[in-house]
Amino acid sequence: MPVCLLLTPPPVVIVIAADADGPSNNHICCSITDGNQGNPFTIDPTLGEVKEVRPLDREISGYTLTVQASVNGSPPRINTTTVNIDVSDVNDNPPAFSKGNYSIIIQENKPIGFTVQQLVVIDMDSSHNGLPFLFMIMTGNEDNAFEISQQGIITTAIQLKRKVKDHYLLHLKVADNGSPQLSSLTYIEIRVIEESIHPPPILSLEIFITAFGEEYSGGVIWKVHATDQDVYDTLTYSMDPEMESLFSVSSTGGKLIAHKKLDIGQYLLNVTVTDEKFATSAVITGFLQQLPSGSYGNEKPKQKKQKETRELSVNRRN
Ligand SMILES: [Ca+2]
Ligand SMILES: [Ca+2]
Ligand SMILES: [Ca+2]
Repeated sequence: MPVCLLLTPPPVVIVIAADADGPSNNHICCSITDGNQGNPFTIDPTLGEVKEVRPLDREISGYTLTVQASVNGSPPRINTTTVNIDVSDVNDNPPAFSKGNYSIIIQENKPIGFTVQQLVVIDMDSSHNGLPFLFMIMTGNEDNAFEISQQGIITTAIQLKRKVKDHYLLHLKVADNGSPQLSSLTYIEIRVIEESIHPPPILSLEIFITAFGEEYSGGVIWKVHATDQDVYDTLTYSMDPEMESLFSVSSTGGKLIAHKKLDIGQYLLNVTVTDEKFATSAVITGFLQQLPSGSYGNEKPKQKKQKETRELSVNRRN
C-alpha cells in the first residue's frame, strides 16, 4: 500500500511559553504581533513553532518579531518576547557598474599611467559574495593602450596619439567573489583629442566686503571666475598656502572662503588656476570695511578701530 508523507520545513525557532496556573487557566495561545513585514513567518498558536512560508531575501530585510503568549483565564494574561532572525546570505546579486556605459574624452600625450576613469561597482550581497571584484577588459584594447587595476581604475598604458588612433571602445567585465560567481558587462567609449593650447585667463580684481562691526564673521566672499577656450579643459583653483589659515578657494568651483573672523583691513590673495597644462595667477584684493554704526539697527556705536592695511601675500606662481 502506498504511504503518503507530508514533509514540512523545520521551524526557524520554537517559542516556549509556560504557565504555572491550573488546567482551567493555562491554555496558552501564541501569535506574532509585530515585525512580520510581508508575513513571511507563521507561528503555531499551540506549539509556538515559527516557520517561514516563503523564501527570504537578506538584501530586503532582517526580522525582529514580537511574539505574544496569552492565556484566556480569568483575568486573561498576556506576555511578549522578541525573536531576532538574521537571514544568511546567498550570492544572488551580480556586481553592478554605476553606469550602463561610459563616454570619456582624454587629451593626447598624457603620461603613461594617467587615470582615465575610476569605475564604481556596487554589489548588494554581503562582503564574501561581493568583494574583491575581478575586472577584465574583454575586447577593444587595441595596441594594449589601457590597463585596469583590480580596484577598477582604468589607466593609460601608452602615450595616446590622436593622429594614430582617436577612438577606442572597451568592453569591460566585472565579476564578484561569490559562488557561483556572478558578473556584469559595460562599454566605455574613449575619444582622444588634442592637448590644451590655450592658457586659462584669470583677472586681477578688487572685492569690497562690508562687516557689521569691527570684524567679519567669515564665509564665502567671492567666486573667482576663469574661462578657457579649450572646451574640454577642467579648471582647478588654488591659493598661496601661506593664506590657508585665513582663506581658501574651492578647487573646482573657485569659491573664495574666509575661514574665521577677519579684522577690518585690506587683504591681498594670490589665486592660481590651471588646466593641467597651463597655470595662470592673479592677485585679488579684498577690502573689508565696517558699516557705519548708524546703518545697522539701534546698536550702541562702537569705538572705531583704526583701519589697518596688511599685505599678506604677493607671491606669484607663474
Ligand atoms: Ca554578488
Ligand atoms: Ca544575497
Ligand atoms: Ca586650456
